[in-house]
Amino acid sequence: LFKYLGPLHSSMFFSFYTCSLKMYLNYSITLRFVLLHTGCMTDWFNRDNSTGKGDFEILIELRKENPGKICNNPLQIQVLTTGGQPVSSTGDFIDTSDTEKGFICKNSDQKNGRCSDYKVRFLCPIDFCCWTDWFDRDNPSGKGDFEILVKLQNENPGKICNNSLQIQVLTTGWLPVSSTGDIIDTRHIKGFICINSDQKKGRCSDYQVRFQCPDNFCPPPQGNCL
Ligand SMILES: [Ca+2]
Ligand SMILES: [Ca+2]
Repeated sequence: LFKYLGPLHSSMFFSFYTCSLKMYLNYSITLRFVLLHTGCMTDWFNRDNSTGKGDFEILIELRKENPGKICNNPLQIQVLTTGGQPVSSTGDFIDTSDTEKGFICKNSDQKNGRCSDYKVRFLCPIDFCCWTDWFDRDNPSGKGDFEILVKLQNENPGKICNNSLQIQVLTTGWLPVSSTGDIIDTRHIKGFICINSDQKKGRCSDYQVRFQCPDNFCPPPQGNCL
């Protein structure tokens, strides 16, 4: 081939080949990265504590107790203590932590005889879930900003699932809640509430919310999927 191409064309061929190979490798790495990192996280689950034989956050039980909220084929499991610390910080010996069984920490495996309490969540494939549109039904001119799920559902029939996986909240200017310094009423988990009288400045920012729904709610490609 190179004899046929001659020295100049051989070097052009090599540079074309090397370039194509680089592009292919970059593409493969990028594709792999995208495939590994797209998808959506479930909510955090904490079904057990370590008062019995250990902390058993078993996938089959979590699915039974939270129907439709965990995909059949999770891509990753994430585990933290209920206080938000990584597993490595506790020094516990972990029996199981995978996407088939879930998470098991046995008290009998620990030097001090007791596991920490852990919570788990799962990365699900991209087709498992999608996000609704953003909703902003209220502003803080009255008692506060009340983005309550049941009211949003009544006002936007068919647009928000009944079994949302999680809620996302931003200001109407697209800033995170943490940036405003507002104290949020976390007792009300079915939606979002910020009460003006809870704030030092006497008034909440204006927030918008959206919800992550399981796949049976959001038919592709119309769904606003990640
Ligand atoms: Ca637990
Ligand atoms: Ca609002």
